[in-house]
Amino acid sequence: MIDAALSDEQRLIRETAREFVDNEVVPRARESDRAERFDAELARRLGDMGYLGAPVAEQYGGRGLDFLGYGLIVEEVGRGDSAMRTVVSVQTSLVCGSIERWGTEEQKQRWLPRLCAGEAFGCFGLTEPDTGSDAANLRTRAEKIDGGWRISGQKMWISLGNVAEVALIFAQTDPARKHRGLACFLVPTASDGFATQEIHGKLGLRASDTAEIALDAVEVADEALLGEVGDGFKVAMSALDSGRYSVAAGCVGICEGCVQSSVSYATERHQFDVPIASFQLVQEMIADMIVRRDAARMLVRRAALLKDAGEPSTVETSVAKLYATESAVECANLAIQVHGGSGYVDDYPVERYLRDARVTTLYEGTSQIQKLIIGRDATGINAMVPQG
Ligand code: COS
Repeated sequence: MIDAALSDEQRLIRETAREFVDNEVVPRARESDRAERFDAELARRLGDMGYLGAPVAEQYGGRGLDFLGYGLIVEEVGRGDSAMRTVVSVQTSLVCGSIERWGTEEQKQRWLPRLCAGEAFGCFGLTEPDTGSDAANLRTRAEKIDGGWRISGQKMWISLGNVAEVALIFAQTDPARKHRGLACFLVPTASDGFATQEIHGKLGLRASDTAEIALDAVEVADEALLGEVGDGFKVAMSALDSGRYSVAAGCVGICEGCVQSSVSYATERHQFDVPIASFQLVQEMIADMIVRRDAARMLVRRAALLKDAGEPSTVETSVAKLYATESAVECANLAIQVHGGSGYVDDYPVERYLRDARVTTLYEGTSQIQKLIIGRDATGINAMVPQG
């Protein structure tokens, strides 16, 4: 059993997260989903628990946990509500992680303690209306001005975009330099020319805040630059190494939730005078979910061990993200099948699991992008550029 490898401290981290999620996240998930309401109060509670900066150093307000411990927390939050798990992933992996890795001492002091505490939210502005998988090909422009930069462009599908106090904005400074011209800026969202609009009508993650952002000649000081000019693509890719890990861990939580709900339902629900768990075809669905959950969990733990050892982990993170996200969709689909008609309404969490899982094979790199990263590593051939 893979959990036998956990230390006492890691078990405690998991138990505490499980209890918090069962008591505070699970009871609110359905209503927030129905109302399409971002629960800012609960998101701040995540900060109180230390779940918004778990791997951030304690001197900056984090908990100084390793990636394995961080993953245990994310898995539990993902089981409870993927909208809240998205808050954890974005705030911790994409925003705080990038500031801690690339920021100056002043930037870290200014932003990290409040972000880790949940007193402020941050968002990650990479994707644009015309720039998704081809992340290096941004249209947002940053132009040098006296003492700072002027940024114009649009960002799309930005989680926490409407509630964030600071946005990491990726922009091109010199199109001729392609990905080496990109820069990342810490843009206060109160800046003149910074506007957001809520995106509604989503299939899932309805309780997650999602924004379209417009930057109209937003001016920031030189001190807003995160890393050097030209580091932008590396800032983004290193953030995604952590973000994809976090999404994968959250999806293990969905698989776990599917197993728990299905076992409980199948042992209580009777047909033909016996619990439906007596039927081999129902047990087969449960077994398939368990195999997926366990394999996904082990791939996530492997990625964590590499990260904690300071080893390269981009490919192993893609393997974990690909498998865990596809498994979450598959498990949720099977779980609905086990629940029958009851799984099609929100009396049980499984229909929400399916709707919420569906985006995870899209965001932070589609399943196809993960396969191309894995395939490039195996063959040495980059299939992401047209081959001559
Ligand atoms: N960490 C740090 N640097 C990295 C890195 C990583 N994980 N991965 C790549 N880089 C660096 C490389 O070292 C290279 O540096 P040099 O310019 O010094 O050579 C540079 O970045 C370019 O690397 P690479 O050639 O791998 O980039 P590609 O253009 O081939 O990357 C993919 C293409 C598809 C992998 C990338 O654009 C991608 O991940 N796209 C998906 C974007 C995404 O996930 N969007 C979701 C947004 S968040 S919801």
